[in-house]
Amino acid sequence: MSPNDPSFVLRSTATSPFGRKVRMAIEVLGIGHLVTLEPADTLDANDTLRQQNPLGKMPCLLLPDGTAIYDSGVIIEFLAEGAGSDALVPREGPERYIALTRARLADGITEAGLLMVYENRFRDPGTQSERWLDHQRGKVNRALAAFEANPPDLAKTDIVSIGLSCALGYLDWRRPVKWRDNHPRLVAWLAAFAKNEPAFARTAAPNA
Ligand SMILES: N[C@@H](CCC(=O)N[C@@H](CS)C(=O)NCC(=O)O)C(=O)O
Repeated sequence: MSPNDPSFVLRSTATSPFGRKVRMAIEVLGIGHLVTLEPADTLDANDTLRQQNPLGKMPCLLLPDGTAIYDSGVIIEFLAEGAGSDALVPREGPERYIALTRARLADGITEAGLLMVYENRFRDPGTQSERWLDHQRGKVNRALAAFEANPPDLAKTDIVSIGLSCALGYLDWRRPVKWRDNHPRLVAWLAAFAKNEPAFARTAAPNA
């Protein structure tokens, strides 16, 4: 992307963990000047988000001609390709698919955590399903165990470390699952990652 390139609109709140992935990628790619953040309200039927992404989910990137690109992983690949960078996602070969798979595993932690938060937010008090919450908690715990056994490479910021740091940041913020006591390697990994990568602190949810 050259300085003459058009600018993009990112529909996302500053608190969305999936939006945070994209905001981190934008910082790491150094293309913040090309992207304007426009908050979205996923609960508002009149918000244009539902026309831009029929799923009504954020983040959603709008190109200058109105074309919408989602979800977070697709947006990151789109922006990285435009910036001519293969630092975030390997361009080809098994490394590419291993990275994408691990990134999806990290996203799965966020997804399951989000569903647990929504279970409490959307259901009337006392009607939450413990069985459903346990089902989601199992996903989070198994994925955390996999990363505890094999944390991402601290030498680089890529789609895996971005996804995992946002997932752990979300667990710390909304606390659907307690993870710090029983994942010492991940605790150390997140602290080191946060030290190495300033975009992590800069994209934290306000008041997190
Ligand atoms: N797979 C999607 C997930 C996006 C997602 O679930 N976003 C949440 C906010 S963090 C959302 O829009 N939730 C509203 C809804 O599900 O209606 C991605 O990676 O972008």
